[in-house]
Order: sequence, then C-alpha cells, then structure tokens
Amino acid sequence: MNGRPTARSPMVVNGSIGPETNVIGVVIPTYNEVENIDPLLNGLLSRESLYVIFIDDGSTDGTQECIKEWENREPSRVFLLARDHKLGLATAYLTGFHYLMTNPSIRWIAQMDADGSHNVDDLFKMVAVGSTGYDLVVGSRYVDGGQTVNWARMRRWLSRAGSLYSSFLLQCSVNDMTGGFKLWDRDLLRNLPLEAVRSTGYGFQIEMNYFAMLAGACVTEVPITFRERIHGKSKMSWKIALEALIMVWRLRMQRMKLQGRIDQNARVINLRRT
Ligand SMILES: Nc1nc2c(ncn2[C@@H]2O[C@H](COP(=O)(O)OP(=O)(O)OP(=O)(O)O)[C@@H](O)[C@H]2O)c(=O)[nH]1
Ligand SMILES: [Mg+2]
Repeated sequence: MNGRPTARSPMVVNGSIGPETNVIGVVIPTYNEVENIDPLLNGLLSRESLYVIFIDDGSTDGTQECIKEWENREPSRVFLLARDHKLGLATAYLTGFHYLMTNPSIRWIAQMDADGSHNVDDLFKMVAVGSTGYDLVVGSRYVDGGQTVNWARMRRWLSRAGSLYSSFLLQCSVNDMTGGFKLWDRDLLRNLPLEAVRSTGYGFQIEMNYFAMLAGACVTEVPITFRERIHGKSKMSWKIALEALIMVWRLRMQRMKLQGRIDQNARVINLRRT
C-alpha cells in the first residue's frame, strides 16, 4: 500500500468486520470533502452490516479529522486509511478493495464518491438488484430512469461521449462506462487482474468494466440520479480525461493478454456462473 501507515492495520479492519454474512463494504476515496462526510455517513450507517473505508490522500481541509471523529464514534464500522499526498483515484480504490476482498464475511464491495453526487438510496437499490444474481451492478446515468442533475450541458455531453467512445471501442455493453458508483461481488473482484490496472483517474472505471466483461461477469445497470456536488471542488482535469481516451486503445490492443490473465485467475476462484 502507498503512503504512511495508518493507525489501523488491515488485520484490524478485517477483524472488526463480521461474523455476519452478506456484508457490504463501501470504499470511498476522499480529497478535501469535509462538508460532505457527515451527510454521507448518516445515510450509509442507517443500514446494518455495512462498513465504510475511506482512503484519504492528505486532505488539507479537515476531512481526515472529521472521519477520525466518526472512527471514534463507530470504531467497528468506519475506517480511515490515510495516505500522504494525492495519489489518484485508481490506487485509492485498489487499496480499499485489497483491504476488503480477502474478508470472507464481505459479500459486496461498493465504490462511491464522497461528494454527494452518489445517493445512498441508489446504493441500497443496487444491493437489492445485485442480490438477484449479479456479479457487478453499475449505477447508471445512461439507462432509462437514470439522470444527471445540475450538470452543465457541455459536461453532460463530454461524459456521454466518453461512455459511447469507450463502450464502442471495447465492445462493452455498459452504457455508463465512466461512472464511479458500482457494486462488486467480492469473488468477481478477486478474479480480476487488479495488478494490470494502469489508469490513475477515472479511466479506472472503464478499465474495470472491461476486465469484468473479459471475465464473463454477469453485469447489470441500475438507474441512478447523479447530482452535481454542492460543496467542495471537482478534481476532474483534462489530463485525466486524456489519460482515459488513450487508455481505451491500450486496453483494446492488450485484450488477449488480459484475457489470459483472467482465465488463469478463474482457475483459482470459481465465479458463480462458471
Ligand atoms: N483519495 C483520493 N480521492 C480522490 C482523488 N481525486 C478525487 N478523489 C475523490 O474521488 C471522488 C470523485 O472525485 P470528484 O472530484 O468528484 O471527481 P469526479 O466525480 O470525477 O468529477 P465531478 O463530476 O466534477 O465531481 C471524490 O470523493 C473525491 O474526493 C485522489 O487523488 N485521491
Ligand atoms: Mg464528483
């Protein structure tokens, strides 16, 4: 794991979870999101058998202090993994996934943003749908019933174009390729070649959808309402968007190699439908 060690080791995190089954672990990357933490946790912790891991990259606005207060109040349900500086979304998610996916009590691993764009009620809907037999549930803005609220027309257009571009080039049937609101079956995540992830920004979302497709996962999309953040600043940049554009071509060219890695993993871990 990158960054300085935190007060609570993976063993502590894992030891605190369980012995229930069908547990949900939620991974939330944060960078300067202090105003958004309380409403988010108030919503998430209303559900039992749900644990939250924040991966914070050296926020300077008091985000870490705020999460630490929650850790003290809910020591067995809220965890903070603090890294020294901004290392990007992808490694933040991967760090959280690695903490959770070896825990046999965890059935679902969710990923969501801290900025209020992703709605807790939508997460619970995704869990209900996932439980009917899916390996991956994508919270989608681009299926019937899905929407974006308060996004400028240009932003909506860019996001939609990015999804169409990547799903076409990768022949992936997911409509919302760049969305970061997802629910993973733990066994699917364990089956994917996470060490092959190369993106740092939201190209990560595309990369992971592609891996899931190559693994033959059972994937569905659930409509969500995505709201533009009210507090804090976006960390999106042209550099991140460009990285995703180029990365799609790399994934396309490396299809056979990635497929090989996934097939090798599949021999070790049996997915539900195999
Ligand atoms: N740990 C960590 N978290 C990050 C980093 N960059 C962004 N985040 C968090 O990732 C989530 C998504 O970031 P946003 O800034 O909302 O980026 P976005 O959702 O792609 O863009 P917007 O649509 O403008 O909100 C938020 O919870 C951020 O705080 C990073 O480098 N490290
Ligand atoms: Mg956002």
